[in-house]
Amino acid sequence: MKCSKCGGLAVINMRQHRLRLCAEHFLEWFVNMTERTIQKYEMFTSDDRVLVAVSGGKDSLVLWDVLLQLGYQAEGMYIGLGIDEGIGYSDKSLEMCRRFVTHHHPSAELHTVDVQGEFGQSIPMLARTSQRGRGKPCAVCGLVKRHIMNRVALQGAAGRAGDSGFAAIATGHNLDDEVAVLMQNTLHWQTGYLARQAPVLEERDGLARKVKPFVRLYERETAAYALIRGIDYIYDECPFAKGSTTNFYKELLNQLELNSPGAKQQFYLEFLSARNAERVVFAEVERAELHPCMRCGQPTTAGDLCAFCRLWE
Ligand code: Q46
Ligand code: ZN
Ligand code: ZN
Repeated sequence: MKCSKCGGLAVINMRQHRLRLCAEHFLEWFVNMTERTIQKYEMFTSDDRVLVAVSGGKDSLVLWDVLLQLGYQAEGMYIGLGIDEGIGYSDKSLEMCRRFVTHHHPSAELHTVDVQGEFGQSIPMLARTSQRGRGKPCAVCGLVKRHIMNRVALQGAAGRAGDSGFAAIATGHNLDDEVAVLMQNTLHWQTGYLARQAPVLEERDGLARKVKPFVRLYERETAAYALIRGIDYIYDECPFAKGSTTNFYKELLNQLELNSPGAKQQFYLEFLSARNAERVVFAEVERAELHPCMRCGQPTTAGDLCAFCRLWE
């Protein structure tokens, strides 16, 4: 298999782009593709500080690497969830983030918040004591992560005088993640979610701007990038992700892709362009008014206290 650019030995065949590339040209293509996505959707500029949500997994570490290579002011944000489940999941994932900094970008800033250290309970403990999610920690976990990321994005890193926060939160969601959610939302005809599924979510009423620079890249491409660049990451998924519906849809979509290369990309990009050109219009569900929580000041639609603050009641 020969590289489409230089005729050298190709290491990856991207059938949806009819492109085979050698290691060097693949890295170049991958970085350019990310930059084009950032510019196309006007995600941020080099004057902006960007907070990259890092989990120790490949997508978020690769994203951080690419943003730093492109010269963006990208700082990492790791949230220690306190998940062990016999495999030391959280400890290992923090270790991967630290190793990434040491080996690849020694001057990069990694901010960390440890949930148990700061609030007294880990995510699994909190899931047991609260009513949310019926014993499965994902609902509580999502809520806590969103709250902490939003706080740091808007107020800056704790204890740092003069830190005025970040222009955006960047996450490593790739095309496989987005298309799995799209399929789920389409099958359940969740028009409110479809109206809002986008590479950029604008800031509103105390909710930080969110961007996804990898929406045009397949998961196998982020994995290939990590391998070629020698970025080590945690291979285990969070133990609570097993059997999730998103994983089920990803498998279905991969089967579709096998028979029809480019199907995933086409489904997602056609959806975005149809919606942007208003060829399809999804009525946005009336969004409830947001007001600041009495305790933490973050936006909420609920009563005096936001859902995060009520967790600890
Ligand atoms: S929500 Fe659930 Fe994830 Fe939290 S408990 Fe693990 S699987 S990490 S994306
Ligand atoms: Zn080449
Ligand atoms: Zn609150």
